[in-house]
Amino acid sequence: MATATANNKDAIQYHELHHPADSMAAEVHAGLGRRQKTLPPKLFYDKRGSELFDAITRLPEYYPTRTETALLGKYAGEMGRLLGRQSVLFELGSGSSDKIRLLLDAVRPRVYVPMDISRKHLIDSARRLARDYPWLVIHAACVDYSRPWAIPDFGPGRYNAFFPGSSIGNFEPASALKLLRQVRQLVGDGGGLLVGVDLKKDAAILERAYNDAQGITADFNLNMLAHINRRLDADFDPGNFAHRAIYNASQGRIEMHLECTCDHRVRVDGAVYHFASGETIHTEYSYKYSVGEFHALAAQTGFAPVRVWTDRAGLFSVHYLKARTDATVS
Ligand code: AVI
Repeated sequence: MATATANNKDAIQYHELHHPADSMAAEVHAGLGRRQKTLPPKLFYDKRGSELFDAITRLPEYYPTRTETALLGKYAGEMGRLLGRQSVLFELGSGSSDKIRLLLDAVRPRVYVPMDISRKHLIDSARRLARDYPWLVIHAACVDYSRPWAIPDFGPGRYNAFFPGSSIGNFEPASALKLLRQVRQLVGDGGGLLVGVDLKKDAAILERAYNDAQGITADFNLNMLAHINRRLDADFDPGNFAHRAIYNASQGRIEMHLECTCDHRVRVDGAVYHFASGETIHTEYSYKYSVGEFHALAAQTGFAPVRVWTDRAGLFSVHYLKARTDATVS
């Protein structure tokens, strides 16, 4: 861990650990230069994208948020006992910092570190949390957690991480391993991880969750193009694309794409890309894991499964994993 510049944004400490302009153009060019054009899912999350995602979490078809929230509410006491009090508690992809509210009284962390890529959303949410929990010490870190990070050192004591929402499912298995190893390093020996993981289930339930009747998920997907236009001098016309989401059962993942509806060219940051009608830009995977599959993944990252909570319908799981001290973590 490294030292970083912290600014006091009223009641919270703020750490700027993300340098978006450096990486965004390079990642967009790399993705659009592939045969299967691809854009990374983190580009969903500008201010509007974060708001649209919050709207998704309230949709009747999108069961993960309400199911996970119910599990956190029901088992907060037990989760708190496992995590222990007075830890430094990191939250990866904290977004609105809503779910942590369910755990704060049970966990009573020494420091809470929300980590998110969407700066304004992160700061606004951290400020709201500081107002509602005056005893809580908050160090908000604007960071792209899909890349190697350097988080400030908060001194000796126990470190835990909270990674809700099944965001781990948005990483391909090799990248998920890398990320979990990074979390293992972050929490150190004796640390723990509470992670939400969406379970495998009937394809119809999954496809409904990613193709909602109000079209909010479609707006969320298409907003990525507007985000790129604003940030990179690009001229995507979102009207030339349509939202697609299908479940690939053999890979155990939802695949989300933007399908081009006509032949056209798009200028992006000095380069021109040709889009053929019917061609797609892949924007997101959302992997689903059985409990056993997730344990097998976690076992390769220096974590040992301790406890898993699931709902009666078997829609969603929350795992508590403890850092294995015998593990060599690379
Ligand atoms: C953030 N992530 C876990 C969501 C998911 O379900 O994979 C993102 C999302 N994409 C479409 N709807 C929700």
